[in-house]
This record gives sequence, structure tokens and C-alpha cells, in this order.
Amino acid sequence: MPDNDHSHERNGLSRRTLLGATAGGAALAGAFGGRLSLAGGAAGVAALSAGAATAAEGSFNVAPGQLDEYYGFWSSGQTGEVRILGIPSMRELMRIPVFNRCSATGWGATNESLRILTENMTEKTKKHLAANGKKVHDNGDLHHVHMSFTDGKYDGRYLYMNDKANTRVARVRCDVMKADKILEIPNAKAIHGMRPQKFPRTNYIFANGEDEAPLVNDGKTMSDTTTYVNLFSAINADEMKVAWQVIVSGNLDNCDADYEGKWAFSTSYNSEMGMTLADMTAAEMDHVVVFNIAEIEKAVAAGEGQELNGVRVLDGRKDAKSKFTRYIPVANNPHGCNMAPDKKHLCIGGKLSPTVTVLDVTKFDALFTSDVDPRSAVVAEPELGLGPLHTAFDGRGNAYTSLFLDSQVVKWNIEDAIKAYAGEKVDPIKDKLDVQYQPGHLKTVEGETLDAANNWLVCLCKFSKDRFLNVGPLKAENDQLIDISGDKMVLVHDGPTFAEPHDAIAVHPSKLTNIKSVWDRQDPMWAETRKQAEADGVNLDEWQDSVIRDKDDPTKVRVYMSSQAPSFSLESFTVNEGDEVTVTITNLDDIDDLTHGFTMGNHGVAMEISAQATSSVTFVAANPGVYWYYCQWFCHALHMEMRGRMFVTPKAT
Ligand code: RUQ
Ligand code: CUA
Ligand code: CA
Repeated sequence: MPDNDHSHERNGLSRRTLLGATAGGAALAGAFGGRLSLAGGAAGVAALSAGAATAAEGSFNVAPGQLDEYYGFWSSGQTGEVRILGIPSMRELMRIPVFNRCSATGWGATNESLRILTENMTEKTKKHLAANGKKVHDNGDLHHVHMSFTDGKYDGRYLYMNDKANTRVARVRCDVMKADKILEIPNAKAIHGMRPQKFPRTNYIFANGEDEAPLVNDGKTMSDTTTYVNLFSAINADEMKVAWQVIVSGNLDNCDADYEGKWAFSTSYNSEMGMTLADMTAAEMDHVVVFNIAEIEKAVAAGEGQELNGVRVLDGRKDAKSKFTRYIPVANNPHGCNMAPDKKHLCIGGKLSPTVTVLDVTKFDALFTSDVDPRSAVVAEPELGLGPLHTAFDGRGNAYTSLFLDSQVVKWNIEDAIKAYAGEKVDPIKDKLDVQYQPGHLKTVEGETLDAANNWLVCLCKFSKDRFLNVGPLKAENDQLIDISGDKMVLVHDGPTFAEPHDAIAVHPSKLTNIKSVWDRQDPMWAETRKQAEADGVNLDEWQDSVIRDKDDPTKVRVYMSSQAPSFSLESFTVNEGDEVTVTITNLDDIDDLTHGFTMGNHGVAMEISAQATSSVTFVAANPGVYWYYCQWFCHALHMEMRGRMFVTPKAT
């Protein structure tokens, strides 16, 4: 058993003791779906005292004051943020603003976040935003969040996430759980599927372009779809720069990578290059594209292909008989693309077909070196039910596939499916469980890594209908927790979530030992702000209360203050009507959980300043008068008194 597949002893204790001590155990076990009997009796108690209880009792209750066993990192769909949930309690622990604006933290308003949001923007986007009177996009559509890998396992350095709406990929630092890079991908359109390279480490983030458009999209060609292309992008995960792109045939939906660092693969639902629903579903087969990383790297190093908007672009289209790609036909309009932790099997969700196609990635070499039929890599195609979308894995060779139309999760065994495909009389399906309703992604604990555990499955349902109190026409989604430790799956918990979290991962805390509780004063997040302060002769690491007018541009004023509960170092400052004011605040408190805030009344300005952090915000003081600023983060018994005045002096007429 992997060492992260450990206990739920907290609540198990009472239940196990109860079961072991009473004759009513069997009846109770029945009430819990027949599962409790697995843990009953002396064996269960012995295992518990050895500190190695299993999840068999399906206990999801985390008592007040107790910590969850796993971090869950959730996408938030159209909300554009990442959320941290505890598993198994499904309690929401934190929100990480990424592509969205955040009223609480000032993400999208502070100079530090604006630099991250804008520094890797294309010229086209800058032009568009300027024309619309904006600095940044207001929305994002965050589907997939994944952690960086070392040797096929999560390494706790970074999280990566996509924005389908505005063709971006972002990175979150796990030490502080804040975004530090946001990259707009040039040339491609609508980044959907996104995965880190798993082995030997995450050198690349693979990102699928979903929407078809002319490669040079300048209006010279529009309705002539023969000029449309789709791009597969590899991003240098350390530098957060696009490393290379490959033009493919058809569009790209979901992707994944293998455990040898040789391949990436993507599903395509529009090999037809259709522009209407009828055309996109017209063919009998679509395909999976296999990308040959070594061949692509060689060609990039040799300067093959073309340079477009600063990126090396190779042609990997089917008819180009490319050495970069192979196309494996699969049933029309596939969706999920999930690599099993057995290092060998890639599972493709059939969506329109009731099947999952299992590909053996060790057979991919032959596709590039000989003339074999690409379908020779198919080793199983079990019929599982209606609308198979995504597949998750445990560490015992089982797969769990979401059935969107059947509103079920189906548990099946990969080796049995392979045997059945070879003609043996064996049923790969082990269990089916009803979920509520229409599931999309589903996730086991570290199931996309070599540490796949055998205890929990989170199933992200697209509808909640009657599961919660009615809150109006727009309802919560329903993320359900399923105990998979026994032979039968048991639904144990409903967890409502806002907007549509497409995807999630679960990570054991032992992978996240670098999380800080207080910022490092030298953090790069405010390096630019620090440079400006130094130029202004201000030491950000000390108590400071300076108001500095720019020597070259006298309409610019920089206000520096520190905070220590319950006061700002400046109880007032004065600027002139029409000045551009930059307020920089350093929180000198270095106690756990002592966050201050800064809100400038009636100016739409607010930001978070956590312990030892520096944050700054810039605005124009357009109206003369007295304006109060205050700390909006409860920090002290005298938190209400933590406020001050900005005097805006009228222009001399
Ligand atoms: S997708 S419900 Cu945006 Cu990950 Cu499949
Ligand atoms: Cu400082 Cu509230
Ligand atoms: Ca199709």
C-alpha cells in the first residue's frame, strides 16, 4: 500500500469500536452500504492501533479542529480562480485568484498582480484592452489544474492551469499559493487540455489549442476553412515561455503525457475540421494525436519549421507525413485522455461511443519506425455505458470512468479489459455507482501519478438539481466523494461548488512541505516595488511613512507606509487633485495569520497585505476632499480604528 494511502482513524475509531463490540455490527454495516463489515472486528482494531487503518469505513467526517488528509486543488471553471479544498471533508480552505479579479485580495488591482497579469500578453491583446479602456481581461475559464512532477510524482513546486477563454496558461507557486506567471499563448486559440510532463520532471506544460483559425489570423482569409489550423503548444515550465508549437490536423481537446518523457497525446473531436455541429460529428472516426517529443526537440534545435510571433512552429499535420506526430483513429468525438499509473495504458473516453479505447504506449515507437496500422496500439475497447468522458485510476489496476449520460461512475479493470479484447470470457466491469448528476471529470488521490492511492474518488457532477436547497435558477455543481477502498464504490458526501469546476487533483500534504505561513521579506513578488522604493530612498523593511513626489513627473505621488496591528504608520497624507497616487504598504507583523488590508473609500481600491508582505496600488485622486482609508482585514480588537485620511487638495484656479 502506498504510504499516502493511510488512515481515516479519527472517526474510524468510534465506528470500529462500535462494530467490534456489538452484535448489531452487521445491521449497521448494512446501513452503510455493506462496507463497514470490511473493517469490523479484531483485525480492524489491531490495524488501527498500529496507526494503519484503511479507508474501508468510508469516514469522511473531519472533526472540528482536525485536519484533512489531502489537499484538493480544484479548478473553478468560468470563475477563473483555483480553489483549495480539504479531502475528505470537502471543506473549501482557500481561493487563489488567477485569471479573475478578486475584491478581497486586490488581485487584478495591485501593481504586483497587474505585472503578472500583463507581462506576457500579446500585442494584439494589449491593443484590444486599450481600445476597451481596460488593463487586463476581466474573465478566465479555468478548466484544468495540475501539479508539477518529478519522476512521475507530484513534487509540490507549482500548480499550472489553463484559461480557455483567453488562451492563457498560468502558474501558481505552492510555497505561498499565489500565481506568479500568466502567459498568453501566441498563434494558438482557446487553450483547453493542459498537462505537465510527468517524467523525468515537468520541463514542459503541454497545452491544446481547441479552436481552429488561420495561422496568421489577420483577416486576409476568413471563411476559407482550408487555411485553418490548430496548434499544440509546449511551454517551458520553468521559464513560462512557449518552447515550440506543432500544427496538427483537426482540433485538440484533452491531453496527457507518459511516464517515460517520450510522448504527449491529445484527443481531437473535430478531425473533420467542421464549423457546424453536424459537420463536427459527421465522420465515423476522429483521432488521438501522438507527439514525438525527441523528434520535435531535434527539429527545433535544427531550426526547422517557421518562426511566428517569437515561437518555433513545426508542421505535424497528417498529410505532411510528419515525423513529429502520428494519428490513431478512435471512435468519433472522443473526450478524456488519461494515462494510467501502470506506465503503459492510455485511456480515451468515447463520449459519443459507449467505449473507452485503451492504447498501449509501449507500442507507439513502432508507429514512428514502421508502417504498422496505427490501431495496432489499441489493446482494449471495453463497452462501459453511455457518455464516457474521463477516467481516473487507483493503484490496483482499476479504472473509474465517468458516464455523462448514464450519470454513473463505472469501475473496471484494465487487465481484464485487455483479456476481453483478446477474446477471453471475462467481464472488465466491476461495479457501477449512480451519481447526481451528469459527471465530467473524476479524480482519485494522486491517481495521475505513480503514487495512485486506493481510498477516495471525487466525482465532479455538472448538475445538482434536487441535491441542495433551491437557490434560484442558477444552481451549484455537485462534487461527490466516493469511497473506493472496497470492492463496491460507496457515495459518502455531496459537496456543492460554485460555477463549473471541470477538474481537480488530490495531493498528500507530504508533497507540500514548502508551504510558508508568513512571506519572506525578500520575495520576488514585490521586487519591482522594492526597486522603486530604493530609488525613492525608502527602506521597505523598516517602519516607514514617506510621501514622495516624482522629480520628473510632479503629478505622480508615491506614498509609503507600514502596518502593524492596529495601525498604519501614516494616519493621513496629502495629495493634489488629479495626482496619480501609488500607495505601497508593508505589513511588518510577522505573526501567523495576521493579514492587514488597505481599502481607499469610494475609489474602488482594496488589497490584502499578509504577514511580512508588501503590496502597492495606483489610482488617480480625481476629486478634492477628505477620504478615509481603512484596514479591511480583521487584525486586532482595534481593527475598526485602523484607518486614516487622504486629503486631496483642490487644484488652484
Ligand atoms: S473538460 S468534462 Cu474542460 Cu476537462 Cu472534460
Ligand atoms: Cu489591520 Cu484590520
Ligand atoms: Ca468528430
